[in-house]
Amino acid sequence: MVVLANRLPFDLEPQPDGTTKARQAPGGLVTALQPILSRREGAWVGWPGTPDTELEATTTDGLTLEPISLTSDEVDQYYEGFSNATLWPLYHDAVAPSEFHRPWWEAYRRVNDRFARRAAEVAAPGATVWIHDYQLQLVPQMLRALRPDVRIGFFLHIPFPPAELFNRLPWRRQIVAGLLGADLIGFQLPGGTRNFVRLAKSLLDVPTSGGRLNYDGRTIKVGAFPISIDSAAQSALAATPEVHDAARKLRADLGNPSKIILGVDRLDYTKGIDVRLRAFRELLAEKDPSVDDAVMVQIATPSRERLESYIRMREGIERQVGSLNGDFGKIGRPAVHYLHQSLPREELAAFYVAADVMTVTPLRDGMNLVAKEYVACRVDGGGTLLLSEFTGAARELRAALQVNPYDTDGVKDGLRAALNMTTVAARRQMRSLRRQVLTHDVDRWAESFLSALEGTRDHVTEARNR
Ligand code: GDG
Repeated sequence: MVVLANRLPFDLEPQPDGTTKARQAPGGLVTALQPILSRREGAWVGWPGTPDTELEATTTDGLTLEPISLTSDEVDQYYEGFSNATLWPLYHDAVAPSEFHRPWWEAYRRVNDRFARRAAEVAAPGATVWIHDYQLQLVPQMLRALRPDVRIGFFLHIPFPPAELFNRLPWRRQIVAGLLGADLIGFQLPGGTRNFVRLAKSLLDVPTSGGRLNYDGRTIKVGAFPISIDSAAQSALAATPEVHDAARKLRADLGNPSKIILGVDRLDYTKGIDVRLRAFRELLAEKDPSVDDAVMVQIATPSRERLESYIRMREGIERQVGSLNGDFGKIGRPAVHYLHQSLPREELAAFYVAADVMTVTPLRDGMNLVAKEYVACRVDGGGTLLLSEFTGAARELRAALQVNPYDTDGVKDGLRAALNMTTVAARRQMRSLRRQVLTHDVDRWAESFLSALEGTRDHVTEARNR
């Protein structure tokens, strides 16, 4: 199997002494795929995270890393430009304005072509190629033209938007045709699938019947495959004495408050960090709870730091944190502890174990793995999850306290309810959430996608036999 994703699972940094340093890359896609790929022999094609460097392919634990090099201009235009300043906001309900620039589109096409060519070189005859996410939507069609023998799956990790938003894209037909090069196109939710099918019909006149589309003489399957985490591994990590002790120490370091409220996100405007800060601020102003009773910890992992919209958003959030602490904090007792850092997995697990209330309040999110990680970590059966109804996870985690992140009063009510929930009610909620997360793990996701993909190429076999 060959996996294609914008990033390799490791950032490879060339060192002055000629060696290469590998560090696990951040984000949900790597978290999800790493455990699956490390158990299979295969190749992963992606960008190693540093521009203007040519690196050789390397093999670790049976997995061959195939680095794609990008120039600084390509990082600006294909990655930060078209992927993160055109597509990312457009696909997330246009919560920030999208920018449309023709040179960005040209760079996107050029880099997608480079990925397709590398996949065509490394894939064995009849191999399965699994392409991931919004940065590589043209690759399925490009790869099919080069290698009609391979089986191509595409999975979109972020929402697929409704026609009313998608149709703003000047290159909307090319993107839909690019995706239709796959044998199977997977989305997180049925809503994304419906949006795509409607667009394929209206933009390219594609006939459809029961989850199958006919295009270019081929049948393409589409469907929803909600992604998950390595639930057992996450639970096992949370159950270790080291994590348990670290969680106890964290609570003590925070001054043994009666309630710890936690947020863990890439610092991104889709994640609604401002939403929960605003709700907490208003609750503190009403002294329900007071700063003596509750403390918030927000871990905001650095992300896309050079983009103007991210710089502005970070400033806004840091101003909110500063004013919350200025207005409500006491010496040795800030209202919000804010870490703009990436923490080791073990430390993150200790935060999950220590938190009484987990706040996940995105304005839009394909799935949100943090919500599932929190649940998997609560081996003690405690803790309350406050979850935005606009995350993919909300469809599965029905037992969570769900809120509309645009409704400040609703988020306040939800946060207050989470803080005041009885132990019995919280345990009942967590039992139901754990049942869902532990039985629907990332293996099940990958298996269901790959077996659906397996069943797609009958037409190729038939064509060969004719
Ligand atoms: C995209 C989609 C979809 C965060 N901070 C640290 C850290 N993380 C890890 C979390 C989690 C991952 O990053 C974030 O995953 P999310 O799913 O919450 O969000 P995105 O990065 O936006 O992911 C999303 C996902 O793809 C998968 O399809 O769910 O909707 O947007 O695993 O734990 N990890 C460590 N230190 C940190 O400080 N080690």
